[in-house]
Amino acid sequence: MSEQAEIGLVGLAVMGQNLALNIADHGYRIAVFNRTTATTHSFVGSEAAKGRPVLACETPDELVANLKRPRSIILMVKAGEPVDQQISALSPLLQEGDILIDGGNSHFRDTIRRDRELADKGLQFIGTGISGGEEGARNGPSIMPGGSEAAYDRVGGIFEAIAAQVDGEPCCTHIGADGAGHFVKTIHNGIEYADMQMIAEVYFIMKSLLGISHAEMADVFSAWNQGDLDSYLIEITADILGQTDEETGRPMLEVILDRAGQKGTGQWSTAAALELGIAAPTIAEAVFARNISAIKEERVAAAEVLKGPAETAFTGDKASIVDALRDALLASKICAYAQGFAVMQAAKEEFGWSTDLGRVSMIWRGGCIIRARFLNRIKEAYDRDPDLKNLLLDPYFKDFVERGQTAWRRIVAMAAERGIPVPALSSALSYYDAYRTGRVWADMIQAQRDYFGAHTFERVDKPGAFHRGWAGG
Ligand code: NBP
Repeated sequence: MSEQAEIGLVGLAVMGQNLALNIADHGYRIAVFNRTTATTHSFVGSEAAKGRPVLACETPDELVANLKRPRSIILMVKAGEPVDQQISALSPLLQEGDILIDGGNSHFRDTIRRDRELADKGLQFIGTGISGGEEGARNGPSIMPGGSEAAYDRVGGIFEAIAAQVDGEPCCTHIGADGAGHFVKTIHNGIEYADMQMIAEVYFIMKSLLGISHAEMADVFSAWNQGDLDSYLIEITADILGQTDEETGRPMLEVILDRAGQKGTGQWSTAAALELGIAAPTIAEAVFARNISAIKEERVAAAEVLKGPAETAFTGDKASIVDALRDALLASKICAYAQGFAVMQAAKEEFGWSTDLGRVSMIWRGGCIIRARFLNRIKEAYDRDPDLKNLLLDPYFKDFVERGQTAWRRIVAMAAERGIPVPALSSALSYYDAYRTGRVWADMIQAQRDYFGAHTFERVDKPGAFHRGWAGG
């Protein structure tokens, strides 16, 4: 038998292949298996894998036989049923203490279930978020592993070696028990949806209201990328705006259909917020914004029927609006992150996870889509107060939003007056205003519920549940 491998990997589609190469590049011998054997051989025989310590296995038995004990196997198969199928195929071949690692985009509740099922068999399970797509998998992803600390201690060294590195620190940390890693990855994706949507809305105002050219917009985003907004998404936005379609000679965005799809993790993050009872309206709006973009034909037909305000050409000072857009974007971004971190805080409490939210912000600084300078500020906020209830209460974020709010309100009001849809920017502002309003409208909601359903209400002046005979005394 050839030298045994440190780690195994199942599933050689785009993520599995790149992750295997990354692991091999760091000197770990890796045994790989794919359901379709031809893929295994074509990968191991490929130029990319040549000369690297990658061992092809044709069956689960062969894979298991080629691993050093205690064994560790990463599953990079399609999320859902395929993960359960692979666990069923592999677990009878494994021995107590061996570790199965699910690196796909699994739902955190599936991960909690699998963790329990495998624990009953004496096996350890790590459900881990891996962010950054193909490029991240190959050159350094952000890795969010859940599961027991003991299991993490065994494979954490490999994860930390292959993760993106920022300021000498790996973008990988143990997130917490069972489903914590996949939960945090889900919220990462929800924040990513919001981040993308807010940038898209700002671009849309620059284009449709201010009439700024694509080349000029590229310059604006490039300049923003030198300041507080410095991030991967702003950087690629500038790059996208600067590109031209070779076929037509038009700006690339002009030839791209305004219809966005989704794979589901944005939806999951919104559902998680709803289940935990935490307001995350900007993340939800970003998902709904994709939904409304998806009904292109219906929107085009509705545009013929439903009229907005009369269009008037913009005549003010464009430069001051561009500056206001920058402040509105950063203030809205702070609110979207505040929502995502509030959801993670609630999940920590609900599921008893040990998640260090400051560390989470640090491992998102590299290897993932929302990587940004801004994340250092979140870490500092949690350093100042590990029990921070909401990012908006941290002095840095509070000061920024207070200073930026005039510009932010101006943008949202201007968009409303002109009939320009800005669901994420405006929901973020409403979130800010609702969060900072000591007495809101819910007295009326309580009264209505008691009126039609005798649900009772609480009073401001004494404890207890009260009912009133509203109709007719
Ligand atoms: P896919 O999600 O497209 O899955 C394809 C892989 O799953 C192939 O290796 C396929 O084997 C295998 N597979 C299937 Br389908 N059913 C199987 C089964 N019942 N048993 C064993 N293997 C099965 O691959 P991917 O895009 O590389 O993504 C892998 C995971 O990583 C997914 O959970 C994905 O959501 C997640 N992820 C992907 C990205 C990305 O950018 N693509 C980013 C972050 C996370 P076959 O060759 O025999 O069909």
